[in-house]
Formats: sequence, C-alpha cells, structure tokens
Amino acid sequence: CRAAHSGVRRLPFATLSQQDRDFFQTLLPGRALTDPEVLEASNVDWLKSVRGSSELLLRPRTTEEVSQILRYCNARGLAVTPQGGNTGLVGGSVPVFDEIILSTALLNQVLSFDVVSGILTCQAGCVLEALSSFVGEQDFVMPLDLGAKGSCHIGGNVATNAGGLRLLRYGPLRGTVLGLEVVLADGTVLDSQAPLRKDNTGYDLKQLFIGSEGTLGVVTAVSILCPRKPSAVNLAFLGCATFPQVLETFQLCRGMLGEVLSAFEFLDSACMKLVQDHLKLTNPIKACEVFVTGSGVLSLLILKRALSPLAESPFYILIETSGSSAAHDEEKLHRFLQEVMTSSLVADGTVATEDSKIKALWALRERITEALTHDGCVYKYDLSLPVQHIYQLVEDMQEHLGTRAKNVVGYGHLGDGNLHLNITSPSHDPALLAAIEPYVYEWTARHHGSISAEHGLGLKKRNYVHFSKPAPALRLMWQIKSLLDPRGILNPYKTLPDRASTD
Ligand code: FAD
Ligand code: 2HG
Ligand code: ZN
Repeated sequence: CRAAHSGVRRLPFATLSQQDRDFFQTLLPGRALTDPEVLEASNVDWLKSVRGSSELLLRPRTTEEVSQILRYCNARGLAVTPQGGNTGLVGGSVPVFDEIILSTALLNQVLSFDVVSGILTCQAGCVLEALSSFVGEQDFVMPLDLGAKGSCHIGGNVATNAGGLRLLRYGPLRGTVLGLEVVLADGTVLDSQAPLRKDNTGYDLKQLFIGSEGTLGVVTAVSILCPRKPSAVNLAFLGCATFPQVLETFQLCRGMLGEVLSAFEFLDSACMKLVQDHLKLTNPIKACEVFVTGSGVLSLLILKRALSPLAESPFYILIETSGSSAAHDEEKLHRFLQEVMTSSLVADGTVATEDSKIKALWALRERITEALTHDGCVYKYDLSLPVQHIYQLVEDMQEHLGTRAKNVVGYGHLGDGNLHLNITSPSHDPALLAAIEPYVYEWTARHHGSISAEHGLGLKKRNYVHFSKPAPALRLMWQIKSLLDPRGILNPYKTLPDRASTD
C-alpha cells in the first residue's frame, strides 16, 4: 500500500563515502549501524507505507554527539532524518532516499524532576509511557497521552506537536512544553530549557521547533510541565443513536461536568466492528455488562436501556472525568448520566472507575488505528473541523465513494474538533485515491478546517498544505527553513510544500 514517493526527486545531497562511515564509527563506536537487517526497521514507517534506503543509522547518547553529527553532515552536505519512536503516521520519520537516520533511542535519560513545580526535564528519546510511569510514581501525570505511548518518544511528540487523548484537559504541547534544547543544522546547540512557567524574554524560539517535524533542528531535551495525578477517574462508555445526539451530549456534558471533564472521544459503529473483528475486543454495551462500576453512587446506578440489550449503537462516546474528589465527581457524573438517559440522548452505556476496566474501555478507542492496519490498505486523514460538521464529512465521503471503498470510518477527539477519517481498500487503489483527494481537502477548506490537526504533514500531506495555509505563510515558512538550515539537510522532502509552488 505505497504511493507516497511518487513524484519526489532526490536532491543533490552528497552520498555516503567510506571516509564518512569511518568518521561516524569513530565518533559513535558500536552506535553507527550499517547492517541492512538492523536498518530495515528504521527505513520503514509504522504504517509500512513509506520505505527509504538509508545505509546508516546513528544512535547518539549525548547532545554533544548530536552536535558533532550535524556539524559534519552540514559541512559535507549529507541529508539527515531525525527519528524518535517511528510511530508517525504521515511518512515524516523515515528517509525518502538515502538520508542518514539519526535516532534518539539512546538519548533516554530523565535529567530532573521537581516535585514542587511538576517540571520534568529529560532527554528527547525517553519513551512517553516510561515517562508516565516515572512521574506517576511521584503522583504526577504526563500532560499528553496517545495510543502510541509504548513506542513514541517525547522528542517525537514535541517535533509533531502531538495532540492525543488528554489535550481537552491539559491543552497542547505549545503550552505545557516550557523549554527545549535543540541542535541546529550547523551543530549549534540552542538551549532554551528555561524550566519556568513565565518567560517573556523576546521571541519564544522553542515554539518554532514544536511541530517542525525535524526540519529545523533536532530536539535533544525537553522541559515539560506535569499536572498532579487526579485521585478520582471515571470513564463512561455510551452509545448514541445519531450524531446530532452525540453533539448534544457533548454540549450538555461540558456544562454539567465542567472542570472534571477530561476527555470526550467518539467512534462510529464501523470502528467498533473493526476492533471486534480484527482485535477480538468486546463491545462492552452489547456484551450486556449493563453497568460495571467500582464503588459509591455509580454502582447503584442502573441505566435505562432504551434499545434492545443486544443492539449496536451507531455511535459510541467515551467521557472521562478526572478530579480530586471521588464522591464529588461521581455525583456530577451520576446527574449527567441521569439527564442524558432520561432525555434519551444516550441509548445505552457502561461506567468504570477501576483502573483495569478503564484501560479495557480506552483500548476500544486507542486500538482503532491498529485494527485498521488489518483491514487492508488505509488512507488516513486527520482533520480539524468545526465540531458541528465533523461527521458530515464521513457521511459525504461514504456517499461519494459508494462501493469503491471497503470501509469509510470516523472517530477522534470530538472535544477538540479533530476527526480521524480513515478509508480502507483491499489493496492500493489509485482510482480510489483519486476519488478521495483532493475531494477531502477541498471539503475541509470549504468548512474552514485544517488538513492536519495533530499528525503533521510529513511526506504525505505537505503538498496539500495550501488548502489550510495562505501563500505568504508558506513563503515565510520557507524563509525560516532557509535561515536555520541553509543547505536543507534536515529532513528534506518533509513538511514544506515543493518550493516552486510557493514562489
Ligand atoms: P517519529 O515517528 O519517530 O517522528 C515523527 C516526526 O518527528 C518525524 O518528522 C521526525 O523526523 C521528527 N522527530 C522525531 N524525533 C525528533 C527529534 N528529537 N527532533 C526533531 N525531530 C524529531 N498522534 C497524535 O498527535 N495523537 C494521537 O492520539 C496519536 N495516536 C497514535 C496512535 C498510534 C497507534 C500510532 C501508531 C500513532 C499515533 N499518533 C498520534 C502519531 C504519532 O504517534 C505521533 O506523531 C508521535 O508524536 C510521534 O512520535 P515518535 O517518537 O514516534 O516520532
Ligand atoms: C488516534 O487518535 C490517533 O487514535 C491515530 O491520532 C488516528 O489512525 C488514525 O487515524
Ligand atoms: Zn488522534
């Protein structure tokens, strides 16, 4: 299922010489890898949709090593692809041709954690889940969470400005990242690691690197603000008969749950079917576990079943509350659930307060991406849209494609106005792709949306960015790129649209 490379030409970068290999072997003994079998995993992206042919994988341990690598590559004109956990979904993390892969896998040390302020400072290659466990032991949480947490690196999260499942509560990384250490293309180390909540000393340069997808510098360390771990968490998994009811539930939920609302996610029944069919997960509503709860008020609550017990719902929503008082949060959730059930906004549901059950319910949402990979070739769209139009696109696309697609599914971070539209087909189908694009981007532009809400542009979306950004903005982006990376060695062919299209 590959098409992303089409039309991309190799730029006139230098090719790797024996002298270059010797330099890197000396700089990083045992950590400059050339074995094609080892390189295979780093040359291919998570979706297995983009494959490069790099012959060198570098694994620095220190910022100084990253600096020396880039200084050398810049002088030689060798192109470099920074790589974290390689979980990116837009083909940004792997080489397109023979770029050297600079992996952050060994930059994996926590540097400091302040239990008073909650500020964590760590190297860029720390795995998100490991950081979550680390701060969790001290009663804090990471301000972001995503399905790829077991593999993605915090540096990769920063480089993509990842959103994820906690954004509704803690906001984007642009607010929670307090400082960055970045190595520029010429090897200069830019240290803006100020572990301060407030810092108005001129331009906020770190913002340039957040979401720059490895095209402006290599992030080597991150300071990030961690909130206290909420002592009470509840998760409601509810079924709705129509999308307007999902929207009304969202509106009501914001009003009634207020400050304890921490996530509002949705999936359609086609997604539910995919996780059931491909991953053998169970629909908790259909399975008749009418109400699974821990203690307190919720355990007494039996939801009225408006549909027959075995009916599938067309839509499912996950509502998470996080707070510091279990009784208070449960009472709020109780009142909200009563309201949505009696007004028939919600047809059916289940609630969990125990950790293992919460995890099982979250898996239904978090593992949709994985289930999709078992469904054939996946065409993936990550869109921001005004929330009232968010599912209209899925329905329009279903009608537009008819039987040409195997599945057209919608899910996402409804609370953030972020739709994940995924279309599958048994194999790569250029005619299907031509029917999807630019239709999907035109639709998004017409509704004043963004063609990339949280995944970035990478290789796959960069030439569609004009649907969301005006020409002067794109020209300025190229000017910034030229200023910071005049030889263009950092992650070429990614993020920025073809230069000619912006001149
Ligand atoms: P990589 O994939 O290795 O790299 C991504 C980009 O960042 C590349 O352009 C790379 O060159 C650059 N990069 C990586 N590290 C650095 C660095 N240190 N310095 C400079 N540039 C660097 N994304 C979301 O936003 N929200 C989600 O909810 C979400 N869920 C996901 C669920 C699954 C199952 C999967 C597979 C992916 C999901 N993603 C999600 C996408 C992906 O996980 C994120 O984009 C993540 O932030 C990428 O981190 P990574 O370490 O894997 O980066
Ligand atoms: C999610 O929210 C991720 O699950 C992945 O952002 C979305 O695979 C996708 O389309
Ligand atoms: Zn997402």
